[in-house]
Formats: sequence, structure tokens, C-alpha cells
Amino acid sequence: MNNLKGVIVKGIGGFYYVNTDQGIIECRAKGVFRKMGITPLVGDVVEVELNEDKQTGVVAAIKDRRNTLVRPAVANISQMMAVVALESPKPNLYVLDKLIASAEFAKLKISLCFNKSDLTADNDLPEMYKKAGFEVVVTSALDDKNIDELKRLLKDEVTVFAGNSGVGKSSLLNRIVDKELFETGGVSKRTERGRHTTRHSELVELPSGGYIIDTPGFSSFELAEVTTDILPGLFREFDSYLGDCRFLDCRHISEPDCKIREALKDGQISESRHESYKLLFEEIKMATAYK
Ligand SMILES: Nc1nc2c(ncn2[C@@H]2O[C@H](COP(=O)(O)OP(=O)(O)OP(=O)(O)O)[C@@H](O)[C@H]2O)c(=O)[nH]1
Ligand SMILES: [Mg+2]
Ligand SMILES: [Zn+2]
Repeated sequence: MNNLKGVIVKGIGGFYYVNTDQGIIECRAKGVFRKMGITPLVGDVVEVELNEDKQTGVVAAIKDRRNTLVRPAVANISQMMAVVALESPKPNLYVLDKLIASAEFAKLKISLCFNKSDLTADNDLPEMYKKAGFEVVVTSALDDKNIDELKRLLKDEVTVFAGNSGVGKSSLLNRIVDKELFETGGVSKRTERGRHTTRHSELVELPSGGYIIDTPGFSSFELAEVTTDILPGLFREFDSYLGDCRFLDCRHISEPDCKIREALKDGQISESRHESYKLLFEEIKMATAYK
């Protein structure tokens, strides 16, 4: 009767802050969760039993999770926004493609944000990724460019902002919420690690619907379960060619009559994405050799 539904937006020292239609309720978790070895996570959709005071409560039930990310420890993410700076720091496309592959593996919606457009006149990266089949937005947090387009991609999604330090994730998030909510400065924060940033991730609700989450230093999901067999399926522009190569077990690296390599020659698949694929293939092969 007093039960409320909500989403855990923050967890600190055994307290969980649940966003409900009656505002944020500070909660403890029911003892039964500890006995079962279950820890409530930020992003969990939960049921709250209000205490007598009506101000605090207990987390009484947790809805089945759609997914769980390890770093940061959050549940029910629906989208990854990979942020890349067009300039400064220079894009590392291998790191980006690895991040994308891990998000594909986690079955997340993927959007790409190329930021700091004020620093460079023209750059073919956004086009290249659009052609590969991704939702792409080119922004400048400095000039407030295309922030509305970025907001449109976030509507009704639970989006984690991922990308290397200094690309402008927190700066973009501040433009989105239109206040200085997230700490920026990238580089100095890295050297003062742990001083300003909480170890716990926090979800921020958007007025237009949806949640965003800022995660400093966060650059990859788990790829531990990915094998070389599933890897080609994590490059979406390979999809229409898979299964048509001469060899059933084609690795799409040096085999004859490989449709992926033909598409590469025709310019349908970019050299840089295929290069990342080959590097990832080697990386996974080496990692599995020691298992
Ligand atoms: N020129 C320019 N500078 C930007 C832009 N966006 C962010 N910056 C600057 O880039 C630096 C890093 O920005 P942050 O927003 O802190 O980067 P971050 O991705 O959150 O970095 P971490 O929190 O370390 O992961 C800051 O000095 C920002 O002012 C942009 O669009 N253009
Ligand atoms: Mg940041
Ligand atoms: Zn092939």
C-alpha cells in the first residue's frame, strides 16, 4: 500500500537514493538481499517500502536487470554515447572501435559524438562512422553546437557517456543539463584521482525523459567473453557480407575470395575499421591462448 516504484540514482555507504514520483527517497536495502548475495546497483528499477516518517524507506524488490556493467557498476543501461574529440586529444580509433565492439556485445544502442568541432575545419571521421551505420552527432561544448541534436539522441534512454579522459564528456553533460553539475578539466582530475570524484556512479534525470551517467576514466566494457568467432558480428558494416566468403571459417584477414576484403577494396568498408578488427582479432586470440 505504501510501496513506490523508482530507479536507484546513487548509492553511497549502504544508502540507496531512489528517484520516485514523490521525489528522491533515501533507502536501506532489505536484509534478505545481503543473505542472497545481491547488491542493489545504480540503475536498478526497484520497489520501495516507505518508513513511518514517509521520508525514508527500504528497497524491497529489484526488477530483473536487462544488463549489468562492471566498470562502472550500473544496471539497465540502454545506450552508449561514445565521445571522441576531433582534436586534442587525438582520436585513437582502435580504442574507439574496441569500445564500440564491447557495446555491440552488450546489445546496447550505440551513438557517437565527435566533439571539439571548433578546433578543426573538416574531418572525415563523422562521415566514415555514419557510413558504417552509426548514429553520429558532431558537437562543440565550447560553442554550444548541436547540443539539441545530442539531447534528441538521449531522450528516454539510459545513456552512459564513454570515452577517453579530456574528450569533453563532462563539458557536454553540463551543456545538456544547462548548469555546471559535472566537474570538468579532465587532465588535472586524472592526477588528483579520487579527490573530487566519487567511486559511485550517479544517474542524472533529464527534463525531456531519460537518464545520463558520467564516468571519468571509463573507456571499455568487458570483452572477456568475446571469441574470435563472434568478433565479425560486432562490426555492423560486415553484417551484409558474412556467410558469403569462400571458406565457412573465413577470418576475413588474408583468405582468398573473402567478401569482407572485397568490400574493403571497393571502399564499402573503411580501412581503419578493418585495421581495428584485425588488431582485436589478434588481441582476443592471444588472450584466449592463455586461458
Ligand atoms: N575547444 C574545446 N574544448 C573543449 C570542448 N569540450 C570540452 N573542452 C575542454 O576539454 C577539457 C576536458 O573536458 P572534460 O569535459 O573535463 O573532459 P572529460 O571527457 O569529462 O574528461 P574525464 O572526466 O577526465 O574523463 C576541458 O578543458 C574542457 O574545457 C569543446 O567542444 N571544444
Ligand atoms: Mg569528466
Ligand atoms: Zn571473409
